[in-house]
Amino acid sequence: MNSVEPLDHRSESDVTRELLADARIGLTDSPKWLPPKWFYDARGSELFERITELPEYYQTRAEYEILERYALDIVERTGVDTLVELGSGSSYKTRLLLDAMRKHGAPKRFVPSDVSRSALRGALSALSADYPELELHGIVGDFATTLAVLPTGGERMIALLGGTIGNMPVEQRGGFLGEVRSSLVRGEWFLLGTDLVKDPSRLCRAYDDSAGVTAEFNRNVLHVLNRELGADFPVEEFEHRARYEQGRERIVLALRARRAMRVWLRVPELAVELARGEEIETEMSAKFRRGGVEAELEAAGFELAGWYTDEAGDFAVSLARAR
Ligand code: AVJ
Repeated sequence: MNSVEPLDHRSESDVTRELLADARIGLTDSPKWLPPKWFYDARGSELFERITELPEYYQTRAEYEILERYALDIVERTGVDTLVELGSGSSYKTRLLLDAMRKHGAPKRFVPSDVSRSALRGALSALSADYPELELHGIVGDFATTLAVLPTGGERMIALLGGTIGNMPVEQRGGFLGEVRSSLVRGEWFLLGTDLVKDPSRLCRAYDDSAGVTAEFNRNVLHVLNRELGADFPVEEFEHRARYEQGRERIVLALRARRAMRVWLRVPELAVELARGEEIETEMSAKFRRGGVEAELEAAGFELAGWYTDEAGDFAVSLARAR
């Protein structure tokens, strides 16, 4: 039986408590920062879908091109019948893998997981109509929550597409990849999408589009704090910033205060002072090279079994096997 209603192991108060803890830590740090997963309420997820269609944002199209070309190869080589997707969003690209599984044999199970309940519900209802034979288990939650409740059995592959791993601080990536590895058994599979190092001006344009969609997406995290924590951020008084750090090979998104201000968060009672021009860092997006990806996968107990790129060499999908 298919259900379009995803499992949510967390209560609303768990989520508020976690957001609160993150806001307290990040907004009292120097520089100030907020974790990117809080972008994705219903509006944030919709804005992200619009980003994927922007002319400047090549990543989604590049990854789609890769999966169009190599999904069948990936499915034939792995023989997977169960696909788990972390941060699944609309699951639009993932259909290419499901279609390949259909051609190869039949996909048995798809387990999409996302922090956005609304994005997940939308994906589940579309998928259940188009893949009636598929067992669907939606999980509302972040990566750690999802890995802790992963269904067992079958030939499983965990997918983390879209370059989302780049949003994790570099010092957390090893631990995260280790968790992915330990939630699999030897011989099972991990499919990882990574954006690649390229001309900084192209990277900056991808994160500062001319239509201003990324700016709205970035500012959306303040709407989330205002609504969920009773904060009073004057959202329009923050300027969207995107810069490339050459040395660390990563994009940094920030919100810059146009004037000095004091912001109140009602829950918990916390006053945050911002100087004019001060920034809140809202997202890192690391860019990768083949050697680095391979080394990180190896260190976590995986063996790189395939490296697929688009024609232009902008993006890579790595196929890794648990050793
Ligand atoms: C696709 C979620 C990894 O880092 O490119 C897009 C999100 N942020 N524009 C990325 C994002 C700003 C994004 N991820």
